[in-house]
Order: sequence, then structure tokens, then C-alpha cells
Amino acid sequence: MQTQSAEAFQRALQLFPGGVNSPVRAFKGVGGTPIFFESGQGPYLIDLDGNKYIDYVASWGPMLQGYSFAPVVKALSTQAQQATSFGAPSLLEIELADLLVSRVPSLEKVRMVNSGTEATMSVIRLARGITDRDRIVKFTGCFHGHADSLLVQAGSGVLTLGLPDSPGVPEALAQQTLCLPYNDVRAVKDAFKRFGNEIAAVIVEPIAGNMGCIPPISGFLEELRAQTTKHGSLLIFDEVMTGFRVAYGGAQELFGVKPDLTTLGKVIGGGLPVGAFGGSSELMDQLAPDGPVYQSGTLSGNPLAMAAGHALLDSFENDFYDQLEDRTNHLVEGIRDLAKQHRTSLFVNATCGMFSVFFTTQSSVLNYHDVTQCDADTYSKFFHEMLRQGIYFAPSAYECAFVSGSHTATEIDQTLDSFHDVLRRL
Ligand code: KE4
Repeated sequence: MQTQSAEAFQRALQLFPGGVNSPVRAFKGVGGTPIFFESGQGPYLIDLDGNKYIDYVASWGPMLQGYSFAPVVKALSTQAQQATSFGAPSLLEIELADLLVSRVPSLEKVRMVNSGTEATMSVIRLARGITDRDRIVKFTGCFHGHADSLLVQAGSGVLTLGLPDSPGVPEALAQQTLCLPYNDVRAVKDAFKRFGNEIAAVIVEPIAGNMGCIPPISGFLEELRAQTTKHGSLLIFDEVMTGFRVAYGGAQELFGVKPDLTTLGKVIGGGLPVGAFGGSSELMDQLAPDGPVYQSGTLSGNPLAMAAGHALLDSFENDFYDQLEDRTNHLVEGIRDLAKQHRTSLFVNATCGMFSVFFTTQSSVLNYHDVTQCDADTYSKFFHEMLRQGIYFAPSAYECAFVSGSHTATEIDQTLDSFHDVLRRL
């Protein structure tokens, strides 16, 4: 008997390309058909057939306090009765911006947008406008959304689907994007030696999360800061995934490296569509209407989204991150112990609130090349076995697993029990 998810997917295939509204949801990377969810509560998701899962996808990061988080639900229901959109300034955007600026070291001013892609697309235009340079540097396997200049050797869905790059991106534009190996200090130095004064900006995930989780090696972010400063280029930290997840002030607080510009998304919307980018007042004032670099958005600063984002971010008391780190470590150390016990060749990269399981005999996974040496087929088997255990991991070997503030020891221990059962059979 067909599940209701399978039936829904048949309908979706008639309406959406690939039956989805974002490629990585299509299960192409793991096989099978997507699960359609009906509701979520804390760390749990429930699908159309009433199956309950402990969730580690977190809507790809935003759900840092789990699903149906009461303060967010309350803020949304209150605001919805006032107005769902103004297309005009409101105090709600000020309250969220105040919170972002007070916590993220590089921010003096921000511009609200509606997705991470909008944030990175806009910040690249700003950097090019400010420096009057065209070249940008990104890192192979890092994903910054689907703006043309950034869809070059990208991670996430591009990597999952094995797409070389994307048709439709003008060659002339793609040529302005220099892709370097992540964590490769020598390659960064060489690139700046050759192109230094032509480089508008370097954009980097300060902890890579779109080729699986890959933290920076010591000195990598510091070298990016040194080289961009030396050559008059701008350093952009894409903290769409890491912002408010890995630390109170994001990865830039964690590593003590301050970029010129930062992009944010996911968590700051509390599950609603919000992105933002920001930096010093001097740089941000180059944006219209005061400055010459144009950027705009009908629903930017949307009151519902601002209310949801503020309610979520306002819930992170200082010890939130200590607890999140402890919970993440408890799970990750447990996985490593079980892998040893079962002699499973796997490697785990982790940081506060996010981790990835790589099926590999390698003793480290530091860049895209290492990731390509990992066994994606075994990940697919792992994914489906865990699904049968009621544990929902990302339907791709090139994504992260996310722990939330709603995952308690109960869910973590149940997840480890499932790992025990599954690793035995892999
Ligand atoms: P969005 O446009 O999807 O809101 O954000 C793009 C983006 C930018 N920067 C980073 C570091 C990101 O991780 C993302 C989006 N992440 C993927 C999953 N890793 C979104 C999932 C999807 O594409 O459906």
C-alpha cells in the first residue's frame, strides 16, 4: 500500500520540477522518495502517515530550538493579527537588527533580505561596488546559495546532484570566480600573489557545512584576514549556517577573526524566510538609498519574519551554547565509540550544534577532495536504515546534521541506540 508521502510526491511531480521546491529535498542523493511532513514538535517531525522521527535536519539549520517553539508561535500569532506585511519600516525590524548588531562582532549596520542567497548575492555586489573590482574568491565545496557568481564548484545540492556547475551562468561571469581548496593556506597566498589587487572579496563559510561539516584548520581564517587586508580586498564570512548556531556571536566570535562583511540566514528567521548582510557603517552606507550600490526587496524586514526571528534569537541565554555543545559532544563521542566497537570506517567532524558522519577510512576530512573519497553509497544505506529506526538525517552525504536546544538526553540516547543497530548491519 502506497504511503501518503508517496501519493503526495506523485502529485508534486506534476506541479514542481523534480517534485520539490529545492533540489536537495528530492532524495536524489540517497534514493527513494521524499517524506512529506505534517507537523513538528521539539526535536520530532511527524509525516503524513503519522510516522514520528527524531529530526537532525532542522529545516537545514533554522530550527535551533526545535519545532513549534512556543515563543515563536506566540510571536507569530500575535503579529499575524496586526498585519502580515507593511512594505514600510516597522519597529520589529529594528528590534531584530539591534539583536544582530549587538551579538555579531563585525556588524554595525545590516540590510534585511529574504534568504541566504539574497544575502550573499547582495553582499558580492556591494563588495564589487565598493572596491571597483570584479574577481571574487570562494572555496570548492562551499555553498553560498544559487546566485550566478557563486554557483561555481559549489557544495550542497550542486554537490549532491553531481552537477559540474550550472548551465545558465555566463562564462564571463564564472571566470571572475576563483575557486580554491578549503583549508589550503598555500593556495590562498598564491592566488593573492597572482591576482591580489584584482580581488574584490573572499567569501568563505568559516565552518564549511555544505560538503559535510568541515571546520577551518588553525591559521586558515587568519590567513584570509591577512591577505584580504594586505590587498585591499574584503573578507566576507557567510554565516548563514553558522550564525547563532556555533556560538552566541557565530564563527567569527568562536575563532576571533573579524570579517569586513557577514551574511546571515536560517536561524535568524526562526523558521520564516529571512536573510541579512551587514558590516561597518562605512561599508553598508554604500548601499542605496544613501550609496550607489542598489539592492531592494518587497518583503525585506517582513513583520512576521522579524517577530519570529527575534523570538527565537531572544531565547538563547548565554548557557544555551554550553548546553548545545555538551549535547552535540555527547552524541558525537557516542558515535565515535560505536564506530570503534563495530569497526565501522567512519569519521565525524563536529562543532557546536552541527556535525557530519563521513563513511571513510581517512583519518581526517579537511576539504572537498577528502569528501569525494568518502563512501556516499554507504551513507545512503545508513540514511535509510536510520529512517527505519525513526531517525531523520539529511538526505545527502554532503550536508550537516543539526542538534537543537530541544534534543534532550532521551533523544540523544535513542539516536545512539539506533546507531548501534544500524552500524552492526552496514
Ligand atoms: P538560502 O538561499 O537557501 O536561504 O541560503 C543559501 C545558503 C547560503 N549560505 C550557506 C552557508 C548555506 O548553507 C545556504 C543554504 N544551505 C542549504 C543546505 N545546506 C539550503 C538547503 C537547500 O538548498 O534546500
